[in-house]
Formats: sequence, structure tokens, C-alpha cells
Amino acid sequence: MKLYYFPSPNPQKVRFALNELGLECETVAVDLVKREQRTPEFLALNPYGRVPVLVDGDLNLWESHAILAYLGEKTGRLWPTSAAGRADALRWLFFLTSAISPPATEVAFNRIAVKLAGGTPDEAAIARGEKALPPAIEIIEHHLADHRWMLGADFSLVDCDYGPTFNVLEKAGFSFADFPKVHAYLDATRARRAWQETPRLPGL
Ligand SMILES: N[C@@H](CCC(=O)N[C@@H](CS)C(=O)NCC(=O)O)C(=O)O
Repeated sequence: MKLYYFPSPNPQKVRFALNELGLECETVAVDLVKREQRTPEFLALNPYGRVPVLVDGDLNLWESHAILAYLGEKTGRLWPTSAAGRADALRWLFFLTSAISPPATEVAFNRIAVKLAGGTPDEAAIARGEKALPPAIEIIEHHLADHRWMLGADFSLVDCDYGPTFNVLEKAGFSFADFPKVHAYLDATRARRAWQETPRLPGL
């Protein structure tokens, strides 16, 4: 397998999952600061011009959540075995895509990525993100009251999705003070060896 990678949250989800699963995978660096995601070679792999992309034999897969589901289906590990369990896992991946990622991106992209690229943050986008996040994160706070990890007692590939997202949000200055269970969950994620071995940008 080959993973097209930059040390930002969406590719980190996949690297974290590969580490948890102990799978060998070559990493191909794609430097987003140098705009390598817009080269014709990369666009031929992913016309959307985003990382991660996972290549496994004839399969060329982009979209981090599809990749997490694929790794679960391929290995049968860190992924539910029943139809209801898999639907539950997909529900939480879709919830992050629709309710958490868009505002989290507004906050983290403007506070971190724009600064890295030497641009001017869009303060209105940050304010929109900060306002939209608490109701969505409150749902996770409530869920974690009786679930140690997103799918229950055991760590799963769904946690490889939520951990990197909450990590970058906190690094971008979003406060989890009103969400103690989410904060404890983030600490537990950061303590995992597979996360510590996931490449990150300095300070992130
Ligand atoms: N929905 C996509 C989002 C991927 C994404 O936005 N990746 C960012 C890095 S975290 C990227 O490649 N950005 C480059 C760009 O926007 O040009 C996924 O989950 O894989």
C-alpha cells in the first residue's frame, strides 16, 4: 500500500489507523505548502486535489472516511462485525463529516494553515466555526458519558477519525473546557503509541 501524506488531520487519521493495525504502508510525501496537491500527477490520483490518498494494488481511494472503512473491511480489525455495528461506525464517520469537519476546518484552517502559508486569517469564518462547534461537540460529550471510545469499550477506527480532529481543534485554540469527557477522550487518544508515532507538524 502507498499513502499520499501531509502531516495534517485528514491524512493523520489514516496514518494513525495504519499504525494501530500494524500495517506496512509506504508514505509518499505531498507538500501542501508547496501546492504539490495541484500537480497534474497528483490530480490524476485524486481530481479533488486533497490528501490522503491510499493506493492498494488496483484500488486508488481518496476521502479519509472511505479509507478508514476500507481498512476495517479489509482487515476485519478495529471495526464492527455485525451489520448494525458497521452502520453505527459509519453513522459516526458521517456525523463528523457533516457536523464537525466543516466548522472545525473554518477554525483550524484559518488559525493554523493560513498562518503557515503566510496569509491573512478569515476572522468571520473563525467566528462561524466557533459558534457552530459547541452543539455538535455536546452530542459527543453526551455520547462519551457511557462510551469509553466512540463505539463502546474498545478503541476502533472511528476513534482514528475523532482523535486527530479534536487534536487540531485544540491546537487551534478551541476550548474544550465545557466538554470534560471529550477532553479526557482526547488525552486518552494522545497517549496511544500509534498516535505518538503519527507524523505531525511541530507544535501540532
Ligand atoms: N473530505 C476529505 C478532506 C481532505 C482534505 O481536506 N485534506 C486537506 C489536508 S487535511 C488537503 O489536502 N488540503 C489541500 C487543499 O485544500 O488544497 C477527506 O476526508 O479526506
